[in-house]
Amino acid sequence: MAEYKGLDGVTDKDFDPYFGIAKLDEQLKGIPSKKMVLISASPSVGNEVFGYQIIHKNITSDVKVLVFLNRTSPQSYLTDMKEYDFPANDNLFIIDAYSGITGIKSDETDHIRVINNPYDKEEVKTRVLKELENGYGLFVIDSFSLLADFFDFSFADSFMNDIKQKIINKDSAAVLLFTDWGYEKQNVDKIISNVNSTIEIKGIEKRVIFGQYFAVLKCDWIEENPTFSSVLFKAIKPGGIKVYFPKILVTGPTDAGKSSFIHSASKNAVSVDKLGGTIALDHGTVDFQGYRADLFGTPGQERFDPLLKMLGGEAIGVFLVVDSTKPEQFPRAVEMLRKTETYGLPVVVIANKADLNGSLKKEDIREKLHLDSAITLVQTVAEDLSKVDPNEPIKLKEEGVNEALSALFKQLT
Ligand SMILES: Nc1nc2c(ncn2[C@@H]2O[C@H](COP(=O)(O)OP(=O)(O)OP(=O)(O)O)[C@@H](O)[C@H]2O)c(=O)[nH]1
Ligand SMILES: [Mg+2]
Repeated sequence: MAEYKGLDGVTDKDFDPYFGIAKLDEQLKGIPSKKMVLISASPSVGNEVFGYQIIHKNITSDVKVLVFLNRTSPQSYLTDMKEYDFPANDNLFIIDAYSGITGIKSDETDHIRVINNPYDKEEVKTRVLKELENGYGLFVIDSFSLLADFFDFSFADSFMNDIKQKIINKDSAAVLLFTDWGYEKQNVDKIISNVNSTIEIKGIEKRVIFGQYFAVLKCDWIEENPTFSSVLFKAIKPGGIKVYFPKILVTGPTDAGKSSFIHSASKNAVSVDKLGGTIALDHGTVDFQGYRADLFGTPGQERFDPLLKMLGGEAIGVFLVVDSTKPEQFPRAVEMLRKTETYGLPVVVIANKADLNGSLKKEDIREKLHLDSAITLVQTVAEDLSKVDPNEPIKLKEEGVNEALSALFKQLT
């Protein structure tokens, strides 16, 4: 797996283990050893994919991971992980505290340890603590709420303290997956007070769930509070947890390269075009550095201006695309931005066609567009690679498109 790089270029240098989840790694810089993280979900949303992704990130970075599993069988756990594109490898070890409950026989293997009687508190505790002696970089409990249900909160609490001691002695870290099924507040508060960090996962519910978000409730190893309060995400199969931006608008004058930009940035873009110009809209889904965004492109021709406001509705950010060789179109670009009624949203200006002779320098474009110094301007060559002469590879293409995505995504969370 490719090394995780956040938008800020955060890489796996400072800490092992990492979350492997955009935004969390950028802000919390992974999970330092000796720390315990609670991932607490409301019942309407699942937290298991967070577990899979954290595990996968670590086992593929050569961190040994132990999972205490009481939610399902190891076999279906591994199958489910794989469906999210998180296959197991030799660094993954499981303590099976599930099969014994169902009566299904489970054989010990090098990577699966079986608890014969999961109803026996002492056996559970002793086996886990003994196993942790072997030294794991990360210990995951899936699920901690089931454990509390199965026994009681006072056992869960004392077990948690034992685990804490053990991971401190062994320089490892722990992640506890927890679903709050409406437990007494004091029980939940106690668990939260015992961990170093709590990440909350919730749904946006209006009869149906139409969004899911996560938020950092607390974290004792970063000095400042994270700059985000909550982050929308999607759990994608395959792919896992992606920070999600439902609507980003791409606008700008005719022929500036809006459709080309959307096609360069996404894998599956569609355009409603006629004679080379967009007549309705473009749509493309972008997957970039753990982020997913839906881009919506407007037409550029004036006769379609009534569409601008409609397409701009509910957008959370804007790419304004201009042709770097056509300063005469810049007033039109500003006018279009106004017509989309997206005032106040983060904007990144894309100075496209930077490959052409006569393309203006960045400073000139800024000046001619009267750009506020706070607005990012990125030079791109957005043209579809299939149309480019293969003997003359255009270097700016990927770089520029990625720089633009990165600049806007940073402002959006
Ligand atoms: N040389 C060069 N050509 C480009 C670049 N980007 C786009 N083009 C070309 O410019 C033309 C217009 O690109 P589109 O992406 O269709 O422009 P648009 O902004 O969507 O146009 P409308 O939908 O009509 O407003 C096409 O022929 C593209 O191949 C670029 O970076 N460099
Ligand atoms: Mg177009």
